[in-house]
Amino acid sequence: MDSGRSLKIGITCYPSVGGSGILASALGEELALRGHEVHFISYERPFRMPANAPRLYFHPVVINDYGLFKYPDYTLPLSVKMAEVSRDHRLDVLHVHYAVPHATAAILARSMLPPEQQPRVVTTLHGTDTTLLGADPGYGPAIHHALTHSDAVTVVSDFLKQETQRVLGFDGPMEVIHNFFTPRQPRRSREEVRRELGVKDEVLILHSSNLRPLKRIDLLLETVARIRPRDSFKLVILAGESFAPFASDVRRLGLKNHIVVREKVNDIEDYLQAADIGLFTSETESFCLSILEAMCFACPSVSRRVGGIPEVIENNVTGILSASDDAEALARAVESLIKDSARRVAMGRAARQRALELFSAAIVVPRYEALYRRVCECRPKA
Ligand code: GMT
Repeated sequence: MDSGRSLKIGITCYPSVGGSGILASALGEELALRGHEVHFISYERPFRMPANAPRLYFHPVVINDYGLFKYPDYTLPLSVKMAEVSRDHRLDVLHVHYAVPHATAAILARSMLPPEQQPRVVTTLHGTDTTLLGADPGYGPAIHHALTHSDAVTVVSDFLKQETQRVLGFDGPMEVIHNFFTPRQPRRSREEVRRELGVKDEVLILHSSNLRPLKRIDLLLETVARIRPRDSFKLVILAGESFAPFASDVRRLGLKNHIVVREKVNDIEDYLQAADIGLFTSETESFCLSILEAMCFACPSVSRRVGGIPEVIENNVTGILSASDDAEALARAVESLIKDSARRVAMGRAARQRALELFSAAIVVPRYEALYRRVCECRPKA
């Protein structure tokens, strides 16, 4: 195929708040800006997908809840829609984010089509599709099958590559393509946002996540409860889900006046630019897009040294990695940044520089484009 021509790319992801969906939406947006035609296929319009952008289309998958079945099925209607969009729009590539059930549906969709209409399937593993579901005997073999039959597999960190080999026993080629983030222009000033949060001279600590057990919100709260002096900071939590289950812990730890929660925020950039330190306590993370989002706004993070996070944070240069999951150790690390504003600012600058040099769209998106072109060349369309 002509290596310069624009491609027709289908993207399937989880549309709701979550790292893989955010990454996939951003990738689609960037690809469309670069002249490719991008077709999102999912049960809802992806979160943060821009409306009315040129060359960007959305195809909803309709799920019928037949009384006949105890559980509604998504995989089959998704695969039928993938096959339909591939055929009608002559897709070159179907890029699926998060293996379950997207990769399986893509393999099925491809096999429903005659050879000349088959798209190449690219599967990107994001994290728990390997680390959690890959280890589940009810999912592992299906994920392995889908990876084996994908035209290319990418993973978002070296850590995830090793885990995919270890947990799933998958020994096929995998390309490591890290996350990227393109911040939008904040809508409000830093001062306005800090005023909204009731922050005066305090240091603003930021945590953003979907609050799942793996994010260890218990440890996050235990950590901030140990930071001294208490009036030196405020914590803003950008919660992808309801924070209500943690409200009693906040009261128990006497943190009511030190924590502000904002749920399902759209304009995260407003809050990122207002923050001074990120704090992340996850049990594991294949990459941790939230840390990168903070880095883009010169905000260094304190985190546990787990999963792929050491590929994102350079310890003591762009943030602090704590070797233990001890709340006391994490609190001391945060305190050290609260007390030393010069070090904090220097780390923030280094973090933003690292984000630009390694994890910007300009660096990462061309790697996906090159991969698409490679898989298209390997197996020319009939
Ligand atoms: O686990 C989450 O918080 C969401 C999950 C997802 O699939 O949406 O995030 C994963 O993908 C992100 C984008 O590649 C990574 O930055 C996250 O580290 C990863 N989460 C985990 O590995 C737990």
